[in-house]
Amino acid sequence: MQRFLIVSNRLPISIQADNENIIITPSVGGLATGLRPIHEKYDSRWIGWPGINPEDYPEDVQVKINTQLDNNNYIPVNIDTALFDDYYYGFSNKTVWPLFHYFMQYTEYDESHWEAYKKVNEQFADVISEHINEDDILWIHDYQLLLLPQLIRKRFPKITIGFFLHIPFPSYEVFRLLPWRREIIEGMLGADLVGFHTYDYQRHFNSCVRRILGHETSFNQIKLNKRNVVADNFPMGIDFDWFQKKAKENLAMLNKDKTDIQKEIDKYFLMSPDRKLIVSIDRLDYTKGIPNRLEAFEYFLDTYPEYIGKCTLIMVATPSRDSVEYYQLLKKEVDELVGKINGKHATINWTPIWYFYRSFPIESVIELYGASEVALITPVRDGMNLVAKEYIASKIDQKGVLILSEMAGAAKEMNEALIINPNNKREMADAIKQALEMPVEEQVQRNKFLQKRLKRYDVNKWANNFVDSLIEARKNRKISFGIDLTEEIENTIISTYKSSKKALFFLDYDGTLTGFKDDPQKAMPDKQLYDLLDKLSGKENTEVVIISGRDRDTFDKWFLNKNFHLITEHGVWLKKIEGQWEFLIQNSNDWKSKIIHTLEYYVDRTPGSFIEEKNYSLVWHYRKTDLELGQMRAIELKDELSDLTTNDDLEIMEGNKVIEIKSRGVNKGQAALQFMQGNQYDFVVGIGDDWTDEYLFNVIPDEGISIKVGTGKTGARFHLADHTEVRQFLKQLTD
Ligand code: GDG
Repeated sequence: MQRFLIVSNRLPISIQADNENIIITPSVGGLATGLRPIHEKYDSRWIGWPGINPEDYPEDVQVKINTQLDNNNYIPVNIDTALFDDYYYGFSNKTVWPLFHYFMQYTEYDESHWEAYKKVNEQFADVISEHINEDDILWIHDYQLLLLPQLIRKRFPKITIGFFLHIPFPSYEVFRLLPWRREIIEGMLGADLVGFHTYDYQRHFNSCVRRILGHETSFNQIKLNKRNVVADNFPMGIDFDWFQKKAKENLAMLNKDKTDIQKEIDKYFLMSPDRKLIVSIDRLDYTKGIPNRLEAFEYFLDTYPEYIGKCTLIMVATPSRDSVEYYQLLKKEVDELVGKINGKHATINWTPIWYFYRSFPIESVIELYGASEVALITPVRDGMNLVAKEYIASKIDQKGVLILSEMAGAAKEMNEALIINPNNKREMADAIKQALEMPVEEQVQRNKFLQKRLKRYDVNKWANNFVDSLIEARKNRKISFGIDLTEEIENTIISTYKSSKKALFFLDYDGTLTGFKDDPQKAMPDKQLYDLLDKLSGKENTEVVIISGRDRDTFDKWFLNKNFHLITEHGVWLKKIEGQWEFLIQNSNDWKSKIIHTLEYYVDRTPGSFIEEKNYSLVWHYRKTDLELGQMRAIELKDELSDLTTNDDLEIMEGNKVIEIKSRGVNKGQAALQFMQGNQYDFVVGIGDDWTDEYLFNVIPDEGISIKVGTGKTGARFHLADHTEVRQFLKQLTD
């Protein structure tokens, strides 16, 4: 059975140990549940920090703890306490957490924390190395282990690695603030698949990969020098059926079995049956928007005083990272705000806010969900937010209203909730009123849709989808560079050509038949090339097509009355021997006016660059610019264009020191296919040097000859060094 290693900062358990007993309690919810089916399907291990320092226990207890962990397939990464503090409370929670949640003012850039972070990631790699086999699948989780994928990749190049980030990935403008941005991105790219909760986080990541490392990205593919990485989004779900089951059990529970909190809630409803409950549950974290929520609730009571005495906010804030200064400050702020609002609005028999600064058993949490008419979830930034999903899942009668911040990843999938901006007090107050007054039928209608979606895409589906995509990404990891066209292979090709009945050559021009010049107009064919092309196209049963990104006028000038066909502008125009120019596509050019201003802006800022306008594309040339500046601007431009062109059917193509924008579906591959239609060629050759030629290689029949000129990844079968080798090869065929 294939082995599966899950790696997270913390093992999903808590350990209580004294001399006699070792009790290991599995954590409920989230990750632990989601990964259970994976755990069952594969022979799996979970690697992480166990939450205790073994040195605090006598040796015999340590042995017992380790045996118990081992029996449960948990592998501990034991970390020295001082080092752990700098890695976890330091770099993870004072640098990565605030920065990735756009709290730049809280972000510390401390060299010693960074060193600790690197060291602990190395320690994880050491432990993994002791347990790993080459064909294992590794799934690494979250922001504490951003360097780990690359550390493992270096030690085990072939291993399958998935990485999932549970928090937002910020935009480039924020991420670039990090002094160690390069190392972090490189660390993540050690994985075969990098997963995020939403498309926005994935988009930001791709943008950082392009801008910081200069790698090409296309859709969800990232092309590194030696392998492909996939970045994709997998919105995490919850264990919907489990929440439903628990909520049903709560409803059927006899009074004597009820928890204290449930009894209190019952008492509350008994005292005034028309009172309504609003619930909010989160870790006490500055990202969760707790002060904003309290202020909005106060504003609601001030603005709509008819609700005084009619509804109560039950606010559970679970203690979290309380040794970090900003969490202590937040605690103080929340305590004061609750005190202020309760002091201002409370009556003898009514308190506006019930505030709990502690953790409850999950059963009580579900009871709170079930008993509350409204859930008020207002993070200022949140990767996903599972509480929103759990609240809806716990509503057996489908009654209840979810008010959800648009800043939570969950808002992307939960449109039927009342979506608010957590910085807009008035909007939140109005949403509370709307929720309290919403007709029951509307509540049920909205929740029906939400529940259906949560049930369909639950946490098991999330985990399975991720693993399936990881296995797929692993299969497509390899980048081919084409096989060297040796003399022996050349001889075989020559003899196949000689015995063929109808041969076809697709030849790219710049970089393939000739070298590059600073001014593209100066790269006209020399005598040797004319002779070679004449000779090849003059051979019996042989057709030649020059297929290029060049414009028609230039080719008309260079190849007038020649015995070969011409395809220009990457497949827009075709001119057959002795024929007229034929238009191969139907397309509008409306998009040009939108793009050209951006290109002009880049020309202004990049001396030496210029725009070429072709009939169906725009090209930004930067061959004559300062090399480094040109490369940097090209990365920026591509990034900007990828945002501008998402709604148009446009494609950004990167050639040799050019960026070309053209309509999708116009490419050399399409044009070559059209050319071949209805003809039976038994020997087809395609030769080209850049990215645009990859389309051509794709349509060359399997038994045909595709040749990439120059180094680099390619879909072509063979490769040649440069245009002189191409000429040499073609010459051999004609001799
Ligand atoms: C991170 C990301 C992302 C809360 N109080 C109690 C309690 N909880 C449980 C909830 C829920 C979980 O904790 C909280 O999950 P969230 O998703 O809301 O938030 P984070 O802890 O910040 O999680 C977040 C998540 O990772 C998953 O990828 O959604 O964006 O920040 O399950 O039920 N559970 C118990 N007692 C409590 O008092 N038992």
